[in-house]
Amino acid sequence: MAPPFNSLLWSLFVFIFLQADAHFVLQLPPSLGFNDVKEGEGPCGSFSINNRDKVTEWPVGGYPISLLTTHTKAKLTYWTALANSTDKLVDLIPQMNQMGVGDFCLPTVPGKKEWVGQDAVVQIVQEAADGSLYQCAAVKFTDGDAAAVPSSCKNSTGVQATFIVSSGTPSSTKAAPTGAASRTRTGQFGCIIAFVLWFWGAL
Ligand SMILES: [Cu+2]
Repeated sequence: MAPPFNSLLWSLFVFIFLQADAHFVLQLPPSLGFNDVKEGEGPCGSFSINNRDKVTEWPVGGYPISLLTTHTKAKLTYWTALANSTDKLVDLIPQMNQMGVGDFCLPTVPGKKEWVGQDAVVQIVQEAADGSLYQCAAVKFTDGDAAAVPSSCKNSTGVQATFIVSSGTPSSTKAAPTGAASRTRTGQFGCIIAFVLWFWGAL
């Protein structure tokens, strides 16, 4: 008389392993696309940075950025570039160190005032134990107050982040990461385990 709970746990375990490396997911703004296996391919996790199928209007007052992360520790970079020169990425907000597994929400990230009315792209890079991972969103910066923050944009217990204060003057432009990032398989196991623990509420 095997308790059904055991088989449920087992299926869950198998399911999570099949998900393999669910590194991080961009929940908001809508991502240009998510492919678990190819998330390490810059600049947009194997999706075209020029895709304009889903464009998010981003007020200067702010728009939420919501991530689901399965890494216990990561560095996050939030870039933006004009759609007609995607190789010239600039900081949307300063880089940050992020800790903890689960939902990570920045409720009101200001839009770029200088680029109001122009087509742009937001790129989020997560550097974690298993390399650099990329997600992008097509956006258009607009005038106006902050967009409403949905209840789905929240922070899981234990999730926290601090801005990385750079020394010296910040450079205005940086080259876009191109080509497939060489991603090592090391550390991947840790990220799966972290996800399993998070799923079970152990973290
Ligand atoms: Cu990972």
